[in-house]
Amino acid sequence: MLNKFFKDINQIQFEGKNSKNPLAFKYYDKDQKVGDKTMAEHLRFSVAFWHSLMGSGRDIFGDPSIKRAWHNAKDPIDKAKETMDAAFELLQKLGVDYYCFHDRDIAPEGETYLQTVNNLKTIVEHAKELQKSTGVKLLWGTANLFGNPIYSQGAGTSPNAHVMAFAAAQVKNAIDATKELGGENYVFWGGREGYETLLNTDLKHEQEQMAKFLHLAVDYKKEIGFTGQFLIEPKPAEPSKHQYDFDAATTLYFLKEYNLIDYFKLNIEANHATLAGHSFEHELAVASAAGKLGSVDANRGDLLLGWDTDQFPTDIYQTTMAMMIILKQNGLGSGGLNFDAKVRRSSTDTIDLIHAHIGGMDAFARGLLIAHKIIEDKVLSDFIEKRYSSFNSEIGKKIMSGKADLREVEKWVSQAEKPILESGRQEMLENIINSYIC
Ligand code: XUL
Ligand code: CO
Repeated sequence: MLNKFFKDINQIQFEGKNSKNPLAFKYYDKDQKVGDKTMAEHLRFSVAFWHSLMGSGRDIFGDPSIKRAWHNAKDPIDKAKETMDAAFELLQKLGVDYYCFHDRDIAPEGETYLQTVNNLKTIVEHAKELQKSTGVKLLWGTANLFGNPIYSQGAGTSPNAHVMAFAAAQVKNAIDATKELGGENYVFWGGREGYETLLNTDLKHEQEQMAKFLHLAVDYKKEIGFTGQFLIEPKPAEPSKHQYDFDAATTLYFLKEYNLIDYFKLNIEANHATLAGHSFEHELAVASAAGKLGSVDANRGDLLLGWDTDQFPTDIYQTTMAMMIILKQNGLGSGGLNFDAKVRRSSTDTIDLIHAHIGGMDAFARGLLIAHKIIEDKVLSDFIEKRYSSFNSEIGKKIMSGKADLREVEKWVSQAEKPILESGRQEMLENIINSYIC
């Protein structure tokens, strides 16, 4: 077991719900079977490298508040290696099997393009050794196409073709890195793939550019035989005023329009859902209904604040609703629950990172247990089945199977009694869900 940066912390153990030990799991018991899978197999937790290893507490009003021991080395490559070591120590001590990264989180940019490419290769080799010695795996890799000022007007959707090409080259290297590390998915999140003002923007051109950009990646994936799943992560705004991957429905339309739908699934983030004016479960349900729910960025926002606060998930109601949708589609496949979440600016100690992950893991473990029971008892599914049962016979069946035209529908209506609408029983169902949560 690695033991350098989290020296005071032993591996976190499951102690059960009566434990008062803040450094123990109360619900997450890795090997406990829930239905036909263990908790670890259901939940597939992942640590987000950018927040948990690179986060400094900086915000737009203030300088970094958090100092990490793994950031002390002067040489940028030594610093990147130590940060990777710290990541694996954190993963081992939490008992989390997966991690996710952006290219620029794990390796520093060099003076030139080629130096940057080499820096990434060096760190990928280091990560590969750590993966081998610990058994930790890569859930997904991605390219940071928003930090470098050249991307201030977009990356794939930049009005400058040279910048678009630069971004495409960066994506090629990030896919190579992900493949080299056996990544199970590759994510596209277009933070600056949008616009600030329509006064200088050819919206149609930018959408066509984005489609070409993604097609280039799809072709390259096939060419090199990368078998991981491509994912798009919708978000309505921030940093751009309007982002093209606004929400699940918008992104699914875009993928269909540009013949990309067969090559992508969606990575749904809780806080992005609420920024788009949706609930987390709405976005999960839209993606799942399309057969496109591939992975989840597990966090939460603050509904009183209008921005991406990326907090660790703690709300059992939300994790229950999320797990009901995930269980109903029989899991996330190659995806997982990635904690795209950061400790608060005021949570300045290393141990705060541990508390944060324990809380998120326990919240989802509880959500899993509750959702499994609700599904097993069929409390909702029986109700929903009955609610739509009029489509199993007579006019409902005829309409849905395309066997009645409008004239026939009218004929049926004119001969039938007046329709009787039954109650949706929302409050009763809410009470039932609460009784399972308690
Ligand atoms: C930004 C965000 C990203 C993506 C990966 O809001 O969620 O960190 O998850 O680029
Ligand atoms: Co995210």
